[in-house]
Amino acid sequence: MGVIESFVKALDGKPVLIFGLGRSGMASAKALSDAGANVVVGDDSLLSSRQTEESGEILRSLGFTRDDIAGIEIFDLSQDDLSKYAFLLLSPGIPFTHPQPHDVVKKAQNADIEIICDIELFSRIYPDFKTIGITGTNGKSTTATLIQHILKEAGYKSQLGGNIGTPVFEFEVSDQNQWLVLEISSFQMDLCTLFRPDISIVLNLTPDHLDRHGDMDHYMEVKERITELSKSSEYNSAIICSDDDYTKKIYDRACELGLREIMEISTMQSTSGGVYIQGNMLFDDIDKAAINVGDVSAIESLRGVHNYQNIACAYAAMRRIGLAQDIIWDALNSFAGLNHRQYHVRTINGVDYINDSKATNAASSAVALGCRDNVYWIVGGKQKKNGLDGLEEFFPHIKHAFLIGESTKDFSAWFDKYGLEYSCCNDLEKAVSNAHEMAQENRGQPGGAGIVLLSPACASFDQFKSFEERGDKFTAIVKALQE
Ligand code: UMA
Ligand code: ADP
Repeated sequence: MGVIESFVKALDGKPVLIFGLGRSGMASAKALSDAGANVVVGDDSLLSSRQTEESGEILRSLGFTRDDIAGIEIFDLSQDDLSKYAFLLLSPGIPFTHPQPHDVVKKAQNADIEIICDIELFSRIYPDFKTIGITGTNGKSTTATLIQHILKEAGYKSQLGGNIGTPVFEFEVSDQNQWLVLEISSFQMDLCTLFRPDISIVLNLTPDHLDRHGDMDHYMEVKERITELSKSSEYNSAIICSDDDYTKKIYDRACELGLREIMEISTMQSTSGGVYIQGNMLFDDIDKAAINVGDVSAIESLRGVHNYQNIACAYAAMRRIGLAQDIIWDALNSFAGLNHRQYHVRTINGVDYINDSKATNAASSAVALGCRDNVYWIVGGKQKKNGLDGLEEFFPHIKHAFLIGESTKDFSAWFDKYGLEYSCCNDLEKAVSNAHEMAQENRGQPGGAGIVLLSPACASFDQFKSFEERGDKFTAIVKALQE
């Protein structure tokens, strides 16, 4: 009998309630049902729109197979007493505390049953995996992907999932002797009662998701949980970048509590016994003797000072598992980057073509513009409340803007106000073609060869399904360009 079947057997026939049928809920329901559990699934959209259909038909249309369906029932939201369930597995996108607990949460609390997320459940079923958990407001996906790359280069087996997109119940579980690299959001951490990674990373903390956490103190408290005691493990460490006031508090408290080995990371000052960056140089002081590891500004795929926290934290985690400095350094330098986040697609005659489609607001585009010169900037889409405000300081970096999407009228007015040169291109094909032509014509001008940068500072939904589709389209157009 496999571990999940043993877990299900121990439920002794008690049904489990899974609420929220997005990626994580679906994967959890399938895994539990395949292992023989009695699974009841619910989702608000399902309940409101599908009342007249037969349940098997609904489940099949959601993506469950005939085999899955055998053990799955649809939850009736009018049911008030949830005490028969072993636990409620709640999707992270569903309000748990703020703005107010979802109805199903209140009912579960009244019935005094546990409310957990898929990561918590997975770690109970598969406790033997070694885990690295990455949280923070920004840089989680970059750091998690970078760590997985370094592990791979060093010959370690690992899998990457969690908030980054692959739900944990989609992991291959036949070999638990490997690392799981988990991007963990505050929504997920809020639903992890016992799970604490072997190696926890806190990157940074700035106001975000306050609608779901009420205030900054609660948001910080939720993130801080990742630094509490891990299951007894030889690693049991917390890597905390103390650059901002909130993470500094988390660091101070973690030191006071002394539940884990703590490594302090900073991109602003030296840290005794930790890892830090000073003047673009990465220093390793883990053995209390600072060693200059290398110049991080030269790592092409991790351009920009915002990546320094990500690099330093990933480096520290890899040192913690015992990798040698030069192996980590080589792997940092061979990292290809993360698609759609300042991703280098191609160089044509010295001009770089960069896909930063994930930049869906002005603050994200500021990061990209700030570390590039001679930029031929493709910008626009479904704009955010403050449009391009705040990007004025980057004008010296920009050669010309190429406007796309429904924001064109407002952005034209904004560029007119400041006298910056721009062209209205409407669609991405025209914008790339015009930017390519101008960037290639202007080669040899002062400031080095330019870059054609898609960093829209807008959501994509006016012309695309997602930022990924927008970035993929940019990549396809760039790959087809003639030299
Ligand atoms: N639903 C309800 N009632 C509600 C709200 C939602 O029934 O009040 C239902 C929806 O109809 C839908 C399902 O719940 O069917 C969606 O659940 P979900 O939003 O939790 O979506 P999943 O597809 O399970 O994705 C979740 C994470 N989503 C969120 O945290 C919002 C994904 O992170 C994660 O990749 C995935 O699990 C796999 O682990 C996404 C995200 O946006 C990328 N994360 C936030 C962020 O990065 O800022 C935190
Ligand atoms: P997350 O997974 O936390 O959303 P990503 O790694 O996907 O973060 O990066 C999203 C964007 O956030 C990047 O395009 C970049 O603009 C910015 N960013 C990345 N790392 C950091 C960091 N450490 N601090 C601040 N901003 C960052």
